[in-house]
Amino acid sequence: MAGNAAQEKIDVLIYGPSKPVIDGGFPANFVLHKFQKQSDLSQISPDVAARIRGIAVTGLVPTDAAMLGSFPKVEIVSSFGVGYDHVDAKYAAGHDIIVTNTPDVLTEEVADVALGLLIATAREFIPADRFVRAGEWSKKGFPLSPGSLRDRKVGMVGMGRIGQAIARRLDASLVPVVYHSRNPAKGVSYKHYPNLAEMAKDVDTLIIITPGGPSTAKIVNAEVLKALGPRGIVVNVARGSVIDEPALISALKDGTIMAAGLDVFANEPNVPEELRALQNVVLLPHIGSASVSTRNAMDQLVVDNLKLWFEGKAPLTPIAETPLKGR
Ligand code: NAP
Ligand code: 8YV
Repeated sequence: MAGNAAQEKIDVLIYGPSKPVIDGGFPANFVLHKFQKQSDLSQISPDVAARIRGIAVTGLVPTDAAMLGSFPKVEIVSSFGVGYDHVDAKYAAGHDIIVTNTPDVLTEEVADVALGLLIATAREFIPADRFVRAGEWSKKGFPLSPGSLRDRKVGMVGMGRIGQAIARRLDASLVPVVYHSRNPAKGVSYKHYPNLAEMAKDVDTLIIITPGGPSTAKIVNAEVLKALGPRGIVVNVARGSVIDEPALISALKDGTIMAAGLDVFANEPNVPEELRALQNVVLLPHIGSASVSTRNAMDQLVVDNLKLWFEGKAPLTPIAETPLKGR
């Protein structure tokens, strides 16, 4: 059980990329043990492993049952990012381990990237930039873009915190919105489709913003892409696992859909050569939340959740699978 943070030493594993806000964020009674990669964890002595009571997961590093099981006294996993498909939440719930994530502080930042990616993809910003840099503009005009937001209807895949922030931006841009999720979202008036393929038939643009993990694995598949049709644009700011990536590559190559804007990939940071060779894609290196200010706010929330827990208080953002009991 958590005790008085001012008096006792609290051993915490800092697991994942090094972050100044996290590394420097704890009071002196916290003893930090820093390991960046899964393969480094074997260097932790059994003595230290037995003392670890908290884990800060600072990036998308696998935090599975075997990893969690090697820390018998762990009480809390404070994970960076709103998505936590890299953490075995079911194991944590079954072993009285609280898991926290970093929602809300990144919502608007990620929504900005989604809309920017849609516009860059439809209006061909990347080839246009290359055209100017290559000195081509003085010789001829840049070709008109076949894509436009003006005649589009967007089907959101996911209508949670970030989905709603994206939809607000589309409202302001006068682009009609509908959405697919398992349940209708509370307080949302856009048309809800319980079936994703049915929605894809009625729209020409998908913006994907669901969690990753087994329940969404490859739900955007060949059937959905075919239903979207030859004017189709797919924007993915969720997780690469949500799209059947080989099916997407085929659809982009043979004109089943028009284009894609992707911030996330099935096997990051490896992006298939076939995808990198295509001209009708915009590819970003998972930068949805990656501004200095937003990343600092996420890091601070990782620290605050751990500190509050060991002060005997309620952490700010526990995940649904590990609700707080008695704080
Ligand atoms: P959220 O508020 O929990 O919203 C998730 C939405 O996805 C809800 O509408 C939910 O509705 C829907 N959903 C969940 N499981 C589904 C399923 N199996 N099929 C269809 N819809 C499903 O989460 P959020 O804060 O908006 O974040 C969403 C995700 O964005 C994160 O989990 C993360 O993977 C991703 N993300 C990416 C970046 C980036 O840098 N690219 C940054 C932040 C977040 P139902 O539960 O009713 O289905
Ligand atoms: C992070 C994200 O970049 O919050 C999420 O779910 O995908 C991003 O904000 C990711 O967690 C990388 O560590």
